[in-house]
Amino acid sequence: MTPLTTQALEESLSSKLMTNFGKAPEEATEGEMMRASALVLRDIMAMREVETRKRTRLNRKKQVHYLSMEFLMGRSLMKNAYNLGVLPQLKEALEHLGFKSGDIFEAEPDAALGNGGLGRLAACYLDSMTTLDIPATGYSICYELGLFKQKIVEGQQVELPDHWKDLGAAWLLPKPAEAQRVSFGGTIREFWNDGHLHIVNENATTVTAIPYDMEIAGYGTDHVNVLRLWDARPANPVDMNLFGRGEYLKAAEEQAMAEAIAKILYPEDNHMEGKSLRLKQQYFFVSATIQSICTKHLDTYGTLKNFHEKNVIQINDTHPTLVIPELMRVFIDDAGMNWDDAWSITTQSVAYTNHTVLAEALERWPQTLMERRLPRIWQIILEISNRWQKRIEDFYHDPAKTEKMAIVWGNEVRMANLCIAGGMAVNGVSGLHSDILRNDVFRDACNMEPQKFQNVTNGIDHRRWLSEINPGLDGLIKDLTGGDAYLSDASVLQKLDAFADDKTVLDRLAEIKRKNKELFAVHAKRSRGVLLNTDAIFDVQVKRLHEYKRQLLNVLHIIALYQRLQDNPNAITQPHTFLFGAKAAPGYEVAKRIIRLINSLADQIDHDPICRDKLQVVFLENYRVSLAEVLMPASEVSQQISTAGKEASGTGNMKFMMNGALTVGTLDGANVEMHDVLGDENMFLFGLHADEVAALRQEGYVPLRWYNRDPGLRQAMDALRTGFRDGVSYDDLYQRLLQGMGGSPADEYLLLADFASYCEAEDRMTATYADPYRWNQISLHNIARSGIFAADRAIAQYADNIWHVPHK
Ligand code: 26Q
Repeated sequence: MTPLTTQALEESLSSKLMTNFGKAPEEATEGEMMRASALVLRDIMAMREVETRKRTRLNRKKQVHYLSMEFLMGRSLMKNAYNLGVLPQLKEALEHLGFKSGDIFEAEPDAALGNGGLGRLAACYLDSMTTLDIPATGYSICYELGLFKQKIVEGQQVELPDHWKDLGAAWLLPKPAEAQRVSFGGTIREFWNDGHLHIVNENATTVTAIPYDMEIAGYGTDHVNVLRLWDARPANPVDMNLFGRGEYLKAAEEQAMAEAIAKILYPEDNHMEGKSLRLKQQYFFVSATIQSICTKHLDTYGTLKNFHEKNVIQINDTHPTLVIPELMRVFIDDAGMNWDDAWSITTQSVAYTNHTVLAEALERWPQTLMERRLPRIWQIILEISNRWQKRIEDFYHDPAKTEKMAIVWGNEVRMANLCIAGGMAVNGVSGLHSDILRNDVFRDACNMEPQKFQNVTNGIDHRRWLSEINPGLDGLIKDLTGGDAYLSDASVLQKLDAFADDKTVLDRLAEIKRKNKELFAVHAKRSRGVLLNTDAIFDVQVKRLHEYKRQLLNVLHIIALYQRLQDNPNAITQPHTFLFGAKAAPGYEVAKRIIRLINSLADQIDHDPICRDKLQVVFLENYRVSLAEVLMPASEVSQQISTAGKEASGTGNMKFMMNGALTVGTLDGANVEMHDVLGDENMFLFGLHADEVAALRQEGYVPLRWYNRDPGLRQAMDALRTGFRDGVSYDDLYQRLLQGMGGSPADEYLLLADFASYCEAEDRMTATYADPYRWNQISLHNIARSGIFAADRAIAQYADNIWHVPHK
């Protein structure tokens, strides 16, 4: 590795400023300095990327291709400097040139090319794949606009466009020589020539895909991988001379399609809508990616027959499912293989990760859309579907099973079933979730091919989510574990358990948390003008807004607490600050109402003198990766309260745990594994278990019974109807819980059934907080046992059990 000195960095920064912006350091803006810094680090990474590629090719290594519609990268400057081992030098160089290094890092926009968990997971995995020296490439779309920015106006969410590329493009290297062409629509013509059947797509609309590469540096290695982001351009510029021949319209159509495809990230999280543009986005990035992989493979090996020995394609949920028919198309139409050979290679190359069991998130595309937009792909899907159906019939002889497992059924294409048929592995993202896939959602498929179904519990990049963002805790860990070994081996964190009875260690831990709370309060004051009470418990729920995540349950408990305080001003002895952060999908009306409710309640409590220094509710605007990075180290309580069986894994829960927050949660997703290592005594569990949820639904859940039985619950619920001092009534939410609305059942996510148990868990938690020694002990145990949630562990499992590639 190149140890870059502060002075060398200073010189490079000045020179980049000069050549790119024509400015001396003292004239440069923070944005320009940020871009200059990016260019300097990019140069180092580019050289290493070339070396990495050479080694991969020379040693004929198997490569991993990670396809995802989303990569929620956040900021990269500090991360890259950290991994390259030049962070202290870069900070010093920036200061020498007259800047505050913190301001330069903050000038970088988040690359928000993702919605939430699934996108952030992909970003963490890029870091680990690189750190473990795995030759890997990420592929996605170079969206012009990332996830919308959220403003709160009069308590309500307003969405603003996110032009992240203005500064964020500093990390992108265009590779126009590796552009690909992707075809849509047209008609399929088959003809025989030289004894071969040829297939051509005529009158198609063609879009050019241009790759922009973002380099990814690993920690403690020279290995550099890339994230390849495809931008869309019209294949044929509009030529007025074509007008008379009717070609003008086609060119204009190509222009319009190209402009639309890479324009914007769909802001829906855990929800599927059958929009034509979304399908085009999927095929666009899948086709460009497969062509790019195949071209490079042919370059090295001269044949595609060994494709599966040298490549593995991991798909992040079903969004890139079209890789399966697209590989078949390339193998058959372009390389002239027969069906069986093409199928054999495809089904040994693709692996699928499922991230959700919510019915509304499972992708099903209308057959007519496929047929019209992707005629050749549709033919191939139909053939796959027919052969798959035959297999099911031969295995089960049961029409009900055929119907459930079919790929094309009722004029729809079911993407998950296509993945199961065409993939070599299917995995869930936590133990519980994988069990639900095996025993419920994909039960019949699992019975037919049990070896395909696996579990890989999610993990997070602990270098970013602990070491980089929480320097105080990082220092303590290094002191106690005798160095920085934990950075390459998160299981070293276990050593912290030995200090659970060491008062000085526990005091240091408490002091670190206190400082982080103050830093966060300063940040909140500066950016939002909110005054946080740092003597209060910081009790946090940050994640996308979705009914199954039950932010509304949290709100009901706060209302109950507030009402207790009304009856008895001494009801709260421990000050309590509830922090929320959440974006709602723009079309998800109920989610937006819940955001407004949180703001109404916050306003009410804020204006009630009884609550002063006791109770506070804050809605943090525009929750995003960079905000999470200041919030996680300051958090004391992590709310993970989804209805059991609904949250596939959760990864925010892991970030809180690593930073020493205590969890109030249900036995859902990865909380179950958290509980396995922590035990009842180090976690505040509550609520129905997944099997009890299923049983209650089975017998017929009537939320009104809980409402009638529990006066506290009834009073809190009733407050929704009356509303608060801003005069807004939330009767719609009240009705939704008691009556159901618009086809959805009453209280679909069982808030009322879990309410009493939840309140009791919050009370236990608050009582524990009154005993700082015990609290800090639990906090230390959380950090010590969080090592299993490192992405390095998860990636090693993918490498060993699914990809079959060597790793560090
Ligand atoms: C699909 C079709 C059309 C439009 C949008 C979508 C779409 C987009 C995003 C469907 C789902 C998503 C995102 C899902 C997601 O983030 N799931 C989360 O994945 C995490 C990583 O595995 C888990 O930890 C979370 O539990 C899971 O909710």
